[in-house]
Amino acid sequence: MKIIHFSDTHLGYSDLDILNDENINQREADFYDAFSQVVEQIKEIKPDYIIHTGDLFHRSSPSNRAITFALEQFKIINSLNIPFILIAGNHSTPRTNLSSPILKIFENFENIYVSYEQKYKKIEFEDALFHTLPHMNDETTALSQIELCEENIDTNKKNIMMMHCSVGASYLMQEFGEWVFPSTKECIFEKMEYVALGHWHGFGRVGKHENVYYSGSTERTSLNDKRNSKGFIEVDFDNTTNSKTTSLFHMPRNIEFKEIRIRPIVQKELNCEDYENALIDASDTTNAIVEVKLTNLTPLQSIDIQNIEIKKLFPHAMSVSVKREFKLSSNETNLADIEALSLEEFFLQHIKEDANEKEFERLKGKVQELFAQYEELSNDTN
Ligand SMILES: [Mn+2]
Repeated sequence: MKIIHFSDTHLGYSDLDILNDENINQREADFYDAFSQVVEQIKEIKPDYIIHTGDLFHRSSPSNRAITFALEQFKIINSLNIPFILIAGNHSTPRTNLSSPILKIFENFENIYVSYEQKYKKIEFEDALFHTLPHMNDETTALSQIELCEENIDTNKKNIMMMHCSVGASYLMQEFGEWVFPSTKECIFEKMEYVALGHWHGFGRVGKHENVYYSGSTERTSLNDKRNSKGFIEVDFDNTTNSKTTSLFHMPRNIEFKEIRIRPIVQKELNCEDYENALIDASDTTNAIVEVKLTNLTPLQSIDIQNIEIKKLFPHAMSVSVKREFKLSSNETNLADIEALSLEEFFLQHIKEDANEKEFERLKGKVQELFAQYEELSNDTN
């Protein structure tokens, strides 16, 4: 029996003000692309079950485009005649009882099984039993739901548990309404063939448990997530080992992380001590999100070196962001240099970096006007 486990697809997420050829936010499109890649691989692998452990959408009220994309993809998955089970995560659960859960829209697909009602739900097949614990806003009900799950274990079948939470405190995402699975209940994991987790965005096995895994997200929802490896899990159970006598002693399962292609983040450092002669290798930055750190900058250099100049070093990158790190110096003359420049000049330099010439000329007038007013005001109060 084979299961494909993926999670945290965050459809509808967008970031960086870059549009693609179809006028869709490029990062939003990247998330759709990641999802499509998983579906392509599902078609090839032809698993017995497909599971998704939450945060299908980035928001509980997704955009029309995100919903349309999901419906198209779900239609493809549904046509494969493979049961697809999914649970709600914190991002797809409304925070009040007034709005309707978005996952409800998939209930009409015959091969799609959704669990979003903030309570334990058992989804049963001939050879497998999926114990789903979707995101619950009220943590106090969680314990009784876990107990319900435990009572429903059927040793004649493969028991698969699905949750969207942090197991222990190490998998918290610093988000609203996160749920930490109670450590006193971790013993239940041993009774499961596999525990599929969502919420944490990196692939990994959880602590000492041999059968508890996060598949990770399929794309990065923050540029602080530097992992360049995203994908899904293929779990392969050996059919011959499922006997009643070994119900609490599970045989090994083969767990494989399958990578998909995502837009890479590439970090570069440019030492400004010898800026004129600094060489930078841009060969690995095609279509990448590039983060450049300028180090050992002097304040004057920082005014001289414009972001646009740095961006030109990576002509094939999707985006380039520049961070500036100043040289630590005991020499006070550097500080005096920067103070010699007026705030007005400094601000104008800053605008010049990002605006085109015409726009700069327009803003320049406004800025000068504002600074003149400001000076008048501060002269009055003095
Ligand atoms: Mn998530």
